[in-house]
Amino acid sequence: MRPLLLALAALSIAPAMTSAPATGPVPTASPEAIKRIRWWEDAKFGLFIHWGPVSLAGTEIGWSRKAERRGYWQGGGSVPPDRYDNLYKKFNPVAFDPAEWTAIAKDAGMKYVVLTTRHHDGFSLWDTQANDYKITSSESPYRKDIVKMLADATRAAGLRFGAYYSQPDWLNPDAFTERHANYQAYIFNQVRELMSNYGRVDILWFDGLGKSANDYGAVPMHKMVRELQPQILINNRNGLPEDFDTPEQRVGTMQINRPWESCITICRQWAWMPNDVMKPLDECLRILVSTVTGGGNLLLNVGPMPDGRIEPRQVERLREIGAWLRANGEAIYGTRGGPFRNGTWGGSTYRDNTIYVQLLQAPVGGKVRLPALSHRLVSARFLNADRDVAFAQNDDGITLDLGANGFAGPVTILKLTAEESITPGQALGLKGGAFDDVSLYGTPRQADAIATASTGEVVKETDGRLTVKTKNESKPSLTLDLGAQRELTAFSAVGIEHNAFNSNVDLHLAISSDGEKWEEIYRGSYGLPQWELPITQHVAGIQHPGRPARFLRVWIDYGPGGGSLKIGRVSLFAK
Ligand code: FHN
Repeated sequence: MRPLLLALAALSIAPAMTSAPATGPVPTASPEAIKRIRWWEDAKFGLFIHWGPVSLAGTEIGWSRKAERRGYWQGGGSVPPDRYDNLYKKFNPVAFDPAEWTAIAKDAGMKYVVLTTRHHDGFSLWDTQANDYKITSSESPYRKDIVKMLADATRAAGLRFGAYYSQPDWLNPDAFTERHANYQAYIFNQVRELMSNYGRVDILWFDGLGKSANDYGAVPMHKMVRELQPQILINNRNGLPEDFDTPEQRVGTMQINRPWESCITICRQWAWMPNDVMKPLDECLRILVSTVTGGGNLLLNVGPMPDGRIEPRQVERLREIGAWLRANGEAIYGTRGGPFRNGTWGGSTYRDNTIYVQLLQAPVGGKVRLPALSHRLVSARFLNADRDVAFAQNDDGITLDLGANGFAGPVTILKLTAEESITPGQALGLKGGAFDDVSLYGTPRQADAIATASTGEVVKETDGRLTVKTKNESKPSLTLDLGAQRELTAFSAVGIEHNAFNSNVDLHLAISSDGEKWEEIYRGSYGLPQWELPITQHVAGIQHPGRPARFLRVWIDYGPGGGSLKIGRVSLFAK
């Protein structure tokens, strides 16, 4: 008899996904590749730096240049090319101190640094021989090789150095013309400079904007790169899979059979923007935990100011993340994602016979319910408190009882010890659908609902779940009308995406009894792989499932820029 369990949040998986990790047709890594990337998989956390003369304008690097982008998306941009392309003559970052930047990265708990050596705007932060549009130009007031300075400082600080390189160069006259071979030679030679003249480079972070390996001559280029830098890791943005995937501005879907790294901005823009909106600490930690428990790395981006400093408030945020990692890094560094499938509830990492359950939400009723594990648990404790966690384990699963007030936001980590080492490659989710504890969350009701998308269409899946993809609009939404007042107990979805470029906008969830007066019950980041949200009310200090309502609405408010809402496999539970 299954005990009545107050679940935190069942691991939401669509039945079709069972316990296999989310996989696609992924290349099998060679033994050399597996060995080469081990340090990176252990490192978990790196600093991304988008910098260049555009910081003087405070607009987005590359994209704010208002000119033709032959071969790429056209349109947009606010800075006329004659202004944009001459900023370098004023770019004089005299306050740039590479040792300070690497100290900030170390203090943040970061293990590697990736610098934009050249972005799409064509400006090189090193002494390239390819042209004079570079930091060492005689027209530049600065004239120091920034790539060399930062590469040397990064290694001196005991961190790994990565070079971001944009194959697109929107100033290159030959790209995607009958002289395209000249363009391929240009990027080949620039990459060879970076691989030859700056010592050990640990990561080559291409940014090819989706073009093919043929467009860039990737095969001979990678052969040259690996001959010059045999240890190097290459990402998947030069038209070939290479060493790791790179979901951007979102937490990647759980994937534990191929390395991946989410690159996400600490503010909204990649490059420096005065008064940009910066992510609060709890969101940064949620992103870090969601990335690592999904089997990935986080490359968190800052855009330094034109004088060479990283903005003090961003430095403070990085230091706060570092303080959290000093207290909780045992659950992060050197672990691997799993064995439990992650989601908005949190997730887990493991190392040998230790599992770190990382909670992002207060468990309903103080109890966490996890799928059955073939390993027998011998103990459960709070990672950072000298306190045991009561637990029960049977063939149906594991229950961890934190007590009514055991959860301390934004993240509470429980350290479980098993009799034997965890088997790599598990991503255990519950049998059946999300929130499968029918006694608590009732049954999925979305199939009974009248589902209305603001634009676009709602598709009913064979298992009754709903999938919606709206058109681009300022506030795309999905509204479910259950036809009568019910007790809404939970909402779940698998995969929520936006398509607005570089927008960090929140997802909202609201309920209503009459379709007029709405109460917002969730606002926050999304893009998380599995989205489960118990719909609860606080009674006597603890959360109880269930809120009376007839309608539920999910939306994103993009504002004038617009964007679409794409949600997979929506389930709405109600009693
Ligand atoms: O267009 C670039 C963008 O400016 C930024 O550099 C990101 C970082 O991954 N990459 C491209 C967008 O995918």
